[in-house]
Amino acid sequence: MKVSQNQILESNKKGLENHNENFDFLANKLTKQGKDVNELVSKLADFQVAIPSWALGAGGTRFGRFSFYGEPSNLEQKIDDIGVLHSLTQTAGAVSLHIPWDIPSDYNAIKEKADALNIKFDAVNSNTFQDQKDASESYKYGSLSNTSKAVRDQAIQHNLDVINIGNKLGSKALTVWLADGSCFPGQNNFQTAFQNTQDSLIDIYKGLPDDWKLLVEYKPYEPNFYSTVIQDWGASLMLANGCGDKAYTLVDLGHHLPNSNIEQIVSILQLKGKLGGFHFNDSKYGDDDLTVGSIKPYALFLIFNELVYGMQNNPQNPDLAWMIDASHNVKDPLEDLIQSLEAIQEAYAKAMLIDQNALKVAQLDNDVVKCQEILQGAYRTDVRPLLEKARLNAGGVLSPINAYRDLDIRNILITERGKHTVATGL
Ligand SMILES: [Mn+2]
Repeated sequence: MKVSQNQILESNKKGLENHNENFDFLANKLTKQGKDVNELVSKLADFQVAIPSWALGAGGTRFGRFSFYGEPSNLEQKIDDIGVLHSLTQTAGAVSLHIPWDIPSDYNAIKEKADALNIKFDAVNSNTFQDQKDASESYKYGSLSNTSKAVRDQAIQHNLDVINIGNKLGSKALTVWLADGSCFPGQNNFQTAFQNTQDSLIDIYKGLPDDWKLLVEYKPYEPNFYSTVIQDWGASLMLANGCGDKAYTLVDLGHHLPNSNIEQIVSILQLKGKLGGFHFNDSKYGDDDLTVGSIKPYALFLIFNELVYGMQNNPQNPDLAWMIDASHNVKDPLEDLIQSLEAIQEAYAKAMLIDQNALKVAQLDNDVVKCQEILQGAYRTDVRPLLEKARLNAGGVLSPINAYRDLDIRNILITERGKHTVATGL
């Protein structure tokens, strides 16, 4: 399934007049406020988010999994699906592979396919939270933190293998998320587990190519429910610092306890030049992996405010690896991803509307009311015409969800692939 140029043009005919009216109105308003509308649109067009190779099929819970049919059954088809997303939205120009679920069988063919669809290979993700067939050691009681050297060595080697696979595809980062921890008090010695993890990460770091980053992801609980070795940004930052300059913290929005001030975490990590990657999703209770912006869009906006501030003021922090890390239990995965991409762009656009100079003045004056007015003034602006313009300029569609439905893409995929294909992933 490939979306043709004609289909895109045809889809845009319908809404173009409306879009032009709305865009002119907004552009006029923003110009009067001193905003450079062309710059906003071009920044939106430049903002690309990686799609993880495990998010293109139905997600499941431990209670069950309900297929959407026509799911991609191999890496080629997963890249095809991302190609569909990218052609409609023009913001999904990268894929993040999960190893061993998505080891390419033919590297050149996969690279050619991705190139043709304008998709890059972003961070590669290792997996030491499941046992693999034929593996001699088990991760039941941890991987990089395990008390057994044989287990740790196997987990280290797996990460080195993942780097090697990513290197052949042009990836520049390895993301490590560990399920390591304990389910009951007394089960683990916290210090031993942490030290083993640090030593193992250093061994992996030694195998990192010079132009690569090591991204250390944290999460407070699940699958372990008493303690997690890398439970928060502090643990992640200590481990990254223990590795070296190429190691960074990765923030996943769902990996915090309720009401954590994620925007503050993001801000301080950028100040220290240590925020390397970012995973988008949304949640109500825990690591719910819901559609980005579906539950707490204002929190997302506040996080983006800090990200934009960091991108503008913290040259010590590198460019970030952006990825959607969500799971799709009741929505068509492609529709869910389209909604997430839109929510990300929307929050980014609104954050760019914040008058940083006026905010600084209000902060210096301790004018608390004014500070809030400035933030919420930006948040209340309907920026969707800017997103449409960015997509149009880049060759995408005005309304990705409408186009996806008008083109009947899911049914075409079902016809092509059959009903009962299953995508590898969680
Ligand atoms: Mn994640």
